[in-house]
Amino acid sequence: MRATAVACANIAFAKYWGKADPWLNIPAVPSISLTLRGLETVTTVELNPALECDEITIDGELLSPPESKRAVELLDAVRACAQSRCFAKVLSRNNFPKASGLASSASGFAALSVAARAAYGLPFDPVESSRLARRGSASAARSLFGGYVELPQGLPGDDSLAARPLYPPEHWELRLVVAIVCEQPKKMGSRPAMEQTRASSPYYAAWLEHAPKLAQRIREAIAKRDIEALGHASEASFQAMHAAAWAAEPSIFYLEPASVEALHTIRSMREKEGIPVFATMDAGPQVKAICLPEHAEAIAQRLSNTKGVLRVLITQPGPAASLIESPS
Ligand code: 2P0
Repeated sequence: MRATAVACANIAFAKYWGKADPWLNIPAVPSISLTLRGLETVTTVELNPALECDEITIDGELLSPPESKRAVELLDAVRACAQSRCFAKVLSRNNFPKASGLASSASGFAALSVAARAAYGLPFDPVESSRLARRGSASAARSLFGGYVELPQGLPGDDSLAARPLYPPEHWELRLVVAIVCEQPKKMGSRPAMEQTRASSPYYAAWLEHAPKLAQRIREAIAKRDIEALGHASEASFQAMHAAAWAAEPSIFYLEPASVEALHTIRSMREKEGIPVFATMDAGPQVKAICLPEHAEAIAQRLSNTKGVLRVLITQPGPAASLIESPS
């Protein structure tokens, strides 16, 4: 029994930061993202009765037991559902480099959840796969769907939480221009950083209160295809998330000097040249510019000429996760 699935990365406009339930990995705030065409993980899951444990290989590297823990937990959940005890070989490949600063965990867990369910004989069910992927990495729950996607906030113990599609990719032809400023692994992973923010930031409570209001503004802006409204609320979301993390003790600070330069480039194009372009950042130093297709090339050019920017990528709305090989 063998199945292969593909899923795309996503970038959030309304950021997820903080958990309502760390055991079930349930977000404490709603997040809204765009799935990105072309930034893909392709994952094959093959059942093998001769195996004594799951074997997981990402981009040619066999994961150690601690590294594969979350993927094995996902496979355990699928096995329980399918009433199987057979272990699996998992081969996963990203078409974007790990060091590019774009999270491969979102597309990775999304592709794994689709391929694993199919390999174990369970029907294709994006909502069920989103729920499974959420446990592995909450941002992955959003990569099950194409275009504009929301993962609502959840309640402790509510393991049914899954993302839901808001609009398909063709609803709005936005572009996200990614300025890569650092190719080293990030200083601190999202999971411990969120926990450190919760445990010590005086602004965490304010973030929990404010984030749903920003998500509502972002939802409305996407519905109306209003770039100004989307841009301002998205900037407010990433800035509030970073501010809460920065105020933690010890402080979590993801910006590099080149991130600040890129933020200034974006603000200057908007304020001095009247181009509707807005910034967002995740748990790392890369800067992403939100803009309309007609401005993407000029923005990419200016960002690539910004001090410290190593390279830029232009990304666009992408499709839902899908099966590309099913068991016959
Ligand atoms: C997001 N991030 O909404 C936010 C913005 C990072 C900053 O979702 O603990 O890797 O595995 O659920 O999904 C990154 O967090 O965290 C993330 P876990 P995940 O995209």
